[in-house]
Amino acid sequence: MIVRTLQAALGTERDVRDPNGHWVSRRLLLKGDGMGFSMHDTVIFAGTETHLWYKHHLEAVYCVGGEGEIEELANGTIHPIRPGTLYALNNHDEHLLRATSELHLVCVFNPPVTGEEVHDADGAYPPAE
Ligand code: 9YT
Repeated sequence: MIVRTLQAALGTERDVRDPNGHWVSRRLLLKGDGMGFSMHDTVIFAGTETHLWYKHHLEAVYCVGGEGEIEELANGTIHPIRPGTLYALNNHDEHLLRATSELHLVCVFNPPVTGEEVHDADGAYPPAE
């Protein structure tokens, strides 16, 4: 059994900061934990807009705090995000994520991220090996 706390992840290699300063992601579960998915406690900073397009991963995101919106770039649809909202990128949907206030999200990736990935110019993480 794995039991972890957010507190224990802070300041370790599981505590990853976006080079562009839009978010911080604490990886509570990574590929190496063998669960088949990764689970992250992610904070998106207020006033940011982030372009994301996970071409090689599926991601589900559950909002537990803050307010923002997601825009689907395929059709321009904008969905509000507030506590209790889930979005799942089941079609590898290219999108913009905007945080009106500091957004607190629980993110799950399939396949799991290893912890080494950085977003490319399109907002994607590289494919799993
Ligand atoms: C919601 C989202 O995808 N934010 C970017 C960071 C990502 N959640 C991660 O690597 O934890």
